[in-house]
Amino acid sequence: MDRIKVTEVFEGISMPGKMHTQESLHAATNFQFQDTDVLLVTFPKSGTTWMQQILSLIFNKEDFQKVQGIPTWSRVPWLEHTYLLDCLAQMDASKPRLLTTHFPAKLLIHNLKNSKARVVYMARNPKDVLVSYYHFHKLAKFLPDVGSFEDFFDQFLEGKVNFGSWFNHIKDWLGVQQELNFFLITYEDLSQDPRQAIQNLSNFLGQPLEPKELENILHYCSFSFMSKNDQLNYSLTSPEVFDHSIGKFMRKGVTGNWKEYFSPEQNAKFNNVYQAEMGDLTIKLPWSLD
Ligand code: PPS
Repeated sequence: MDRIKVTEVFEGISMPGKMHTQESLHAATNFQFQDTDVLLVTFPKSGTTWMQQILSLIFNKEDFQKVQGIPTWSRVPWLEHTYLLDCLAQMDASKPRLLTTHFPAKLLIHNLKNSKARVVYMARNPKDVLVSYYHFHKLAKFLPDVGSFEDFFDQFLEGKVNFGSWFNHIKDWLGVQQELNFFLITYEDLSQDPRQAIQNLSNFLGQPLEPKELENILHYCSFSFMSKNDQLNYSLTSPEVFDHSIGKFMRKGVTGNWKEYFSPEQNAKFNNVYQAEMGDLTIKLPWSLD
């Protein structure tokens, strides 16, 4: 099956075409946030779908059935996608709007800082992001032909992949956190202690959870539940978009999978770049590079 060879370049960032157009990208930068909005921000492959599920469960804790039949991309749509307006029109107007973006901070900060919208930044060990992204390129027909793992490894480190540099993405968002109503959560926090991570998140969202509600959310956001559910695992997406014969969107769902892919030389190179890019960061991130 052919690849969808359309890429949109916007403000120096490459993104898959069709789902993004110059019009939808401009509209996203002009989006008027409401104080009740919740914006999930991720670099691709950082656990976006996982967090979309968790956010929609938290905000529908009294009746999960309401969202069961709706795919995560429609419950928590991307600001920059062409179908945003359709999704907004179908949202329950009595609830906060849940939104997603892969955009860098510079494209949204202007409008975001004028609101009290809550920003949830979900980060993941970039070594695992790289491996997950590599596999996703094989599956997703809207991404460029991936070539070898070695080639992709270098492109990722140089920021020459869709949505640009992982390093710039996280540094720029962490750099503006004081100006925003901001919460940092990581894939590693959620993997290691999901109970505590979800409790902290729901407190930030002003949505404290009863013990039973928390238990339900833990069940419905587990990898075993999500990977079997068609509204959550992208298995219903058309074969022109995802080549399901090549692999699954819900691939492994673990931390540290990079160890099965990085050569010792690649690991040393990655660590050098990481140190150069992230060495000055004072905030402690919970992943291990060893
Ligand atoms: S995307 O395309 O940017 O929206 O992808 P994203 O959802 O950010 O990332 C996909 C990876 O997240 C894993 N995933 C999960 N891990 C643990 N638990 C749950 N519930 C879960 N849901 C999704 C998914 O398997 C991808 O990671 P890899 O490492 O490829 O398995």
